Amino acid sequence: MKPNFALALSVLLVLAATAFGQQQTDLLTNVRGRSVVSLNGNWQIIIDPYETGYYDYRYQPREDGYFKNAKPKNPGDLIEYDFDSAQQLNVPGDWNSQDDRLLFYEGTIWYKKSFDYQKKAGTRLFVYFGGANYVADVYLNGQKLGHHEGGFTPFNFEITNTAKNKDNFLVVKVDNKRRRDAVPTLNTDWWNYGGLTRSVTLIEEPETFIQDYVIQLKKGSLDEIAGWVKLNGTAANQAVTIEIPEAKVKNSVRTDANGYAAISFKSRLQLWSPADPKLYQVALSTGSNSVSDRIGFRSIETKGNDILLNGKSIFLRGISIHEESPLRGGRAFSEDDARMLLGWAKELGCNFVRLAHYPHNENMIRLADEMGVMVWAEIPVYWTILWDNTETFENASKQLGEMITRDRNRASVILWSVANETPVSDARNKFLKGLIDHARSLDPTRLLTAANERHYADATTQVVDDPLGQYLDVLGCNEYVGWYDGLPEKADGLSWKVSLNKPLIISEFGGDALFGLHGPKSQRWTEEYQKDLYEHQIAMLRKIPSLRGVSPWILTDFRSPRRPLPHIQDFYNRKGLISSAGERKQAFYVLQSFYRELMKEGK
Ligand code: GCB
Repeated sequence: MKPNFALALSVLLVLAATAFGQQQTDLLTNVRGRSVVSLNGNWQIIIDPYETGYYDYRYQPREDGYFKNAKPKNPGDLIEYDFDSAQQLNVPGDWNSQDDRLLFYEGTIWYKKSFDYQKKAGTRLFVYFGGANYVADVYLNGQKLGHHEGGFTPFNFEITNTAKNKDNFLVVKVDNKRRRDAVPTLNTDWWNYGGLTRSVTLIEEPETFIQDYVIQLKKGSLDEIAGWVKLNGTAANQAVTIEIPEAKVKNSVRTDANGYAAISFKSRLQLWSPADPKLYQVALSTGSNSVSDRIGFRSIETKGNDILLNGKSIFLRGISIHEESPLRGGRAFSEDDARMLLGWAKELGCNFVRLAHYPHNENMIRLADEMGVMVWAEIPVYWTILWDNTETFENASKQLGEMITRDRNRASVILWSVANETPVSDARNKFLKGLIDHARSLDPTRLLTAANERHYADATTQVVDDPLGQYLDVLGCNEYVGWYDGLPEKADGLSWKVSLNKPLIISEFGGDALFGLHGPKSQRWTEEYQKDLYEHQIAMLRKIPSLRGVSPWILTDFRSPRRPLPHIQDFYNRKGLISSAGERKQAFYVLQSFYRELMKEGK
């Protein structure tokens, strides 16, 4: 029998593609590089705390739910809702900050947007949601398109056959009720902003189109590009061309029966770094379809205690950031929001940000690419997830996959983090190990971390030995010496023992201060206390030999339902270095001068 070379080759290509971390998903990536129509703007909404638009009075799902967008045909018809005369909210945007009545609201709100769309032969249409917190059920023209769980990652549905030329109505039921089995779970220290918090977009594509791709430096190499491209559509064996005109790169690959092709070529490119955030225009094309992107090329690895960027040891001068726009009040979503937050981080002297505690919007990551800020990106596996629940794991794993799929071509992202302050147990270790394996299978190039905790061996010895560390590349550790753990001067007498020979990042430390509240440094909530805490912390941190980065908690004050203290917190966590009105507290300048010293030392 003759060997089947074509079959063997396609098996090899699929294996190669798998090795570079492809994923079976419907997600379209790089939306801004595609032909799009925005559905942003005013959407009509119905606040539905009892989910009357979904369940009947026997609590059974209704056939005639609000997704039907029904209208009375005769004067005697009984219809108890009407989108067209209802209140409107802006999309993108959380509902809590757009209407005082909704500040603390947790439940269901129905959104409706009507639109016309001239259908074109040979064109497929998708609706793409940048993010909806927390569960979204999506309907077009009364038909269900699908369901998505997870408040911070994108999703899309094909609507080629459901869309009409005129009077389409897109209805989304968004529900942000917290659940014990969800990710995050019931208890967090941030505001549960609900709604269509990110852009909604129509995407037009030809029958067969480029759905997703990875174009990155191969792990361990500074001049070899490795990745893959995945087409969506029926056409097999398509030629796909990858061009980087500025570097005179033109490379062609051919897809297999599943639409995959592995990419691999050599090119000596100018490398991306915070000092020189070089991005190349990269164009992919096949048949009548093309996508263009701006991609930076850099390597990231560890060696002993060091984190190496393009082969050189770096120190991560960071700050943690929540996705909140302090000046507007509410979820950050726009490029302006991102520019403000990352601009403040730069002013502090940062080359690194920890985007806590969930995937931030794509504008943040894109701008970090442009501004030369390295990023720690994470999923909301926070505190006390249901470790034994298979659905909870699947949910966390899917959110992780969606984050990685969206951002794995971004040079700025150097670290994927799978968890924050999770209590050590066998079930938790197994859960998180599962996430780490999943992340590595989707992206073998970036470093894996988690923000873990430490404990005391004796009164003055801090130990970092979380068993999860063995699976991580970089150890993250949160500590609140001087705030939840003693007074600021306690830091002076502490020494640190780290069990593994890996780089350590102190991924949180800090304390609250109300901007403008002054007093002796021994007085909690004053700017002086927070400043003193930072001074003691910095002196302690300088003595940890394997420390390769810090991301103090946090850039700005942020809303939290767990923080009721009147006249001080007023439902804000006040650990910001910048107030919710944009004012810099004294500790801001302490951290800034620490980072200036580090820069002078070449770190
Ligand atoms: C933490 C959490 C963070 C909280 C912070 C605090 O350890 O990771 O989400 O906001 O402490 O202020 O207590």
